[in-house]
Amino acid sequence: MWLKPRFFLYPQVSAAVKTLRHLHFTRMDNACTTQSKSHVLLDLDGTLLDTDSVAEEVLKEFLAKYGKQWDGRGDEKRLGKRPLEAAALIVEDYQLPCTAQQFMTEIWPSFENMWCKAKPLPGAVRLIKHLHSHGVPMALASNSPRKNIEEKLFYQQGWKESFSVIIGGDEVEEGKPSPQIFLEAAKKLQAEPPSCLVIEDSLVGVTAGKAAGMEVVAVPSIKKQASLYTEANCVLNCLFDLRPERWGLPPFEDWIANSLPIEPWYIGGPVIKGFGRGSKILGIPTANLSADELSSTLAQQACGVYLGWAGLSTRGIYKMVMSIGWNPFFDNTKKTIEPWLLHEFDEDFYGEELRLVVVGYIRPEAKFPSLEALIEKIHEDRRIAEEALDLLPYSQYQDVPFLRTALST
Ligand code: ADP
Ligand code: RBF
Ligand code: MG
Repeated sequence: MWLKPRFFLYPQVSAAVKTLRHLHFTRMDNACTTQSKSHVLLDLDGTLLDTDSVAEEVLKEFLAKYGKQWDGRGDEKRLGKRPLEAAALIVEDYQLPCTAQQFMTEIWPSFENMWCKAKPLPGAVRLIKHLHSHGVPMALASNSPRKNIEEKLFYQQGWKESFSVIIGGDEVEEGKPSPQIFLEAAKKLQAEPPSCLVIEDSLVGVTAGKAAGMEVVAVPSIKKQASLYTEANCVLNCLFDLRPERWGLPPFEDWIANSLPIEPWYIGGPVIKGFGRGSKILGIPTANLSADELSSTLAQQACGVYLGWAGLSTRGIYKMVMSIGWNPFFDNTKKTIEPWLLHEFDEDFYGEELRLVVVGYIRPEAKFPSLEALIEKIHEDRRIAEEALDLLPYSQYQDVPFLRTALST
């Protein structure tokens, strides 16, 4: 039986990420395809549904019961291991007073109770609706057991009906990275592998898709891991960045004025000191918010460049364009939230309460070859935001009470 092993691997990935400081996101595009696709095969955990944060929560709590703190130690060793093997390593690394089997038996019910909390990843609902409404046959091919998939889908309205085929890891002899699960899905869809597009977040999933003779779009859950996905045909920042037409599939029609309207999200807090180089180097001041304070909200959102409205308690409401992420150009090791308010201020406003409603997505963060190129791109983002925010899908949000209401602490 396969339990999707990735949540055991997650911290391992972040450890690897720390050593990968010099990444270029040159492959973070939608590579041209060799053959038009007629069918789409999707992974579930980490691709469509954020089950990983839920699983990590369980692991944290579970280890706390044993007086241990989940810190992802020994991560590399667990990479690609089956659940029981991964469990054995956790038992060993954390010196738990139980066997691996006991660990699995004890922790499993907690996982099952938590699936109701798993949220769709950014762009997942939009993608499923889009492909389904255009009659593109889809399969869900997940390493988790079938019963588990059903439990997870139960909480997501309209998902189950959208898939013509659903296959779990226990319905094939070998799970991913073996190609079996994708081959079986294609067979059930009555499709040839070259006409199938696989969308995956995990390395084992990408390997499986390629081994099945399919083209694979990777959407790594941690985007700085992108350079590890050498096998994938293209690596995306998030599902918002998928351009189906480049795979011969029906294009999305919801982009407006170079931006994508999204389900709005709301963040706020006091303006903090950043790295002190926004205005100095770039001439682009950004009123940073604390990514630590807002980490739970940010965990549900994709990194990238966004547009929206900003409210400053004593001053007013302004258009804003911002980046959220690791600023790849500067190789930051810390995530930052950097809103540039599109207004000339006479003075700094550190410490003042800033509230944001984020309403549109523009692009992934990129690592530009020069500072000039970065600055030019940020000015292009500014022009996009200036123009787009006047359009109704966005302009309606400048009056939301959130922007004018003091945050309770
Ligand atoms: P830091 O690295 O500390 O964020 P910046 O060079 O990015 O420094 O400057 C940001 C500060 O500049 C903000 O915190 C704010 O007080 C001020 N500021 C002035 N004009 C703006 C603007 N249009 N947008 C954002 N911040 C601005
Ligand atoms: N930094 C990057 O390294 N890559 C980007 O693509 C990028 N895009 C940005 C877009 C906008 C609209 C803004 C305001 C900032 C962006 N930055 C990006 C962050 C920029 O590097 C940052 O504001 C400065 O480093 C200041 O800390
Ligand atoms: Mg700043």
